[in-house]
Amino acid sequence: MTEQHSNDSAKNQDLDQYRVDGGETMTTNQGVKVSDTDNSLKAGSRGPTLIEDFHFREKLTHFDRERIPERVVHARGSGAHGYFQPYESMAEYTKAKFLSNPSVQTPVFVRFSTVVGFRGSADTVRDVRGFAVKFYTEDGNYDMVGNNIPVFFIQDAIKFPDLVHAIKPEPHNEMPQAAAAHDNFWDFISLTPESMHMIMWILSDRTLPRNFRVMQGFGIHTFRFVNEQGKASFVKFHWKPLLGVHSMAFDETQKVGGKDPDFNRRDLWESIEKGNFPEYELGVQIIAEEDEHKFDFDILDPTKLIPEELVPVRPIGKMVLNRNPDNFFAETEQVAFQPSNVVPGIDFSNDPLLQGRLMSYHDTQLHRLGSANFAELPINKSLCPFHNNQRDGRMQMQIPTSKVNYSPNSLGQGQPAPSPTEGFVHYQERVEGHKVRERSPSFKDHFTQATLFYNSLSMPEKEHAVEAAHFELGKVEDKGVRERMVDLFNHVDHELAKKVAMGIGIPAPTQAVSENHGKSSAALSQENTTKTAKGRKVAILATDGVNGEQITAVKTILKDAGVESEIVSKFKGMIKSVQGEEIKVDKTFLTSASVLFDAIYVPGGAASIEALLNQGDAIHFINEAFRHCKPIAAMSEGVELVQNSNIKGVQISDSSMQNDKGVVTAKTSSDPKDFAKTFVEAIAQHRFWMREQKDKVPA
Ligand code: HDE
Repeated sequence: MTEQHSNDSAKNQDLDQYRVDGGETMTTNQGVKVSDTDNSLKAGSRGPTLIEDFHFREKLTHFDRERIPERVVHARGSGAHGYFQPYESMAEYTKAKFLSNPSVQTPVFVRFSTVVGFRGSADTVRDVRGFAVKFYTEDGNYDMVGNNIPVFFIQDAIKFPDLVHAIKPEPHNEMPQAAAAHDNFWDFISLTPESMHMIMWILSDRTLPRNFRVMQGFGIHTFRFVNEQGKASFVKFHWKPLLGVHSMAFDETQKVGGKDPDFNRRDLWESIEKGNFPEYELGVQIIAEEDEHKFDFDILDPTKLIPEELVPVRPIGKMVLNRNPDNFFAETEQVAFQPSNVVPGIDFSNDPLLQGRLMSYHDTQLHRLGSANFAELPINKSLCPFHNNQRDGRMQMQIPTSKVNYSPNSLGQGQPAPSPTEGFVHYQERVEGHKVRERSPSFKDHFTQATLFYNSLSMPEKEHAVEAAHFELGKVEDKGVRERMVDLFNHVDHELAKKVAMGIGIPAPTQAVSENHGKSSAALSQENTTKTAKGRKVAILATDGVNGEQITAVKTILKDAGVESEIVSKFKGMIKSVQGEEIKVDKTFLTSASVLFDAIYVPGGAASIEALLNQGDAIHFINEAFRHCKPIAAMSEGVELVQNSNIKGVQISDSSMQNDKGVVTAKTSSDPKDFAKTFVEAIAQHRFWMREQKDKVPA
């Protein structure tokens, strides 16, 4: 093991040689000092610009070439550096060195992304999220290029261009941006039943993650682990965020898209800047080779997951993201992930979707980055040196010093030479068959797991899925497409199909296609995730005359629980508490909104509340937070603001402290500590999706 690999900042140090600061004196790219960068060289101050102005030409021609093609999918993304550390040696299953020594931290670069939108699209659209991790291991780079959903739309890579054409903006008018809710997408899906499992996930809250810190990741395909003895097992990869898996309300995501299109990117950036490092546990489901055929689905079929009840997920290590990139373009935009980047100990399976990806990503990088030398870019460069006889090409950044560039050779002492012992050896799986364009019959069942997923959702999660279908298909003009979709939903669950049909102007199917198998899997519902208040953000509504003590007492306990809070008021600047202290306003009603917070707190103070009662924005804050099922807390006079909002269906006591479905109130004096603790417990619940009558609240 080299020292650099036992150190999580190895990649950081490696990047040091490439870092350039702003410099002192401006120069051209040739290092010539520049005398004036604001006026082009002209023949007379009112005359034409001269072509001999090399600084002008260099500045403009470089600018003209600043963009590279955006990714055809996953164009919008955000990256972070960190490290991965295994909990124990996995040598029994894999010879991958980065999984063998619990004392070694392997540097990683992660890029989270949406799939459909262009590079400048909003973060919070309903979409799958990419979860791609580059491990800079001592044996070379390993890329785990996954998503936040454990299955995929299609079974064979050859259908990918059709899927992506269908979901991207329509070709005649380039609308809609970053949305599946249009005719072309649902037309394709209505004719592609293999997508139905994925579609159930797409309609679920999984496509609305609150932020990347509370998002799961999956390798999706079945891969192989291979150990030192050459024994292989099948493996599925899972990333579990330590803060649990949490989503937003759909209405909320749409509003955030306007208020802060960088919502997820900002959260990732700010969390890392503040030292609240996102953490994810890597888990594996290991399947012995001899068990390949023991399931009632094919483990090579990427539209299927392996229920955790059948094969438990074993946590094997942790990833911590602790450093923001220095430069977005150089790192996040130029990082080139490839599922074909594997290291000894990890190998592929014959999943036909994975097989296609093994060529497509490399081809994409050649096109996007424009040179076969893209692996030499600082963010893509492996930490261990690379040597081969690949030479020249556009933007060659190395200076090979050997005169020998071929193999075999004697003039260079036969080097660089392959190593039969340490080199990557593809797993020698036995294969035979006829050359056929066929889908395996074992890939035929498209509905059993779609039903399994639907059955596993809680009531509110099911309702959200139906609403999502109403939205998505409600935007589809073609009636035939909507009819075909209802028919496909009827193959998943009869009641679901009836509910979907009701909202999209299609007659409900009269008969079930088959009986629902009734099976479910607890791990598939977000209801069963980790509940912690850590990492959440509370808005404190206040103005002059607020009870400062009630702010301090609650803020302290929130902070202890890892919850951030910000004062939101009408104007920026300072407000004065009833105790006379000056309190800084962090955000105003104009620069923020309830949708940017996880919970609301209204402290007392007669003058503050009297003023807020006359501010529609303050009332709207409460209504909207209630509608999105967020915890709301209010103390003493603050309770009046909550009572004067439009919230419905919760008990607010006129005296003692009360917590009814996440509305925590204490009108008469109660211990602020108890109050704050109850509030923290409510925040840990994340959302009170069961809140009755939320739909009656205007917001
Ligand atoms: Fe990708 N995918 N994909 N994909 N994908 C790309 O590569 C492709 C698929 C995923 O942050 C592209 O560098 C094909 C599944 C992520 O830079 C491209 C097929 C999964 C990212 C490509 C799939 C993914 C990409 C576009 C069907 C989850 C972003 C730019 C066989 C397991 C990586 C690029 C980043 C990006 C091709 C399906 C995840 C075109 C052909 C399944 C996270 O090469």
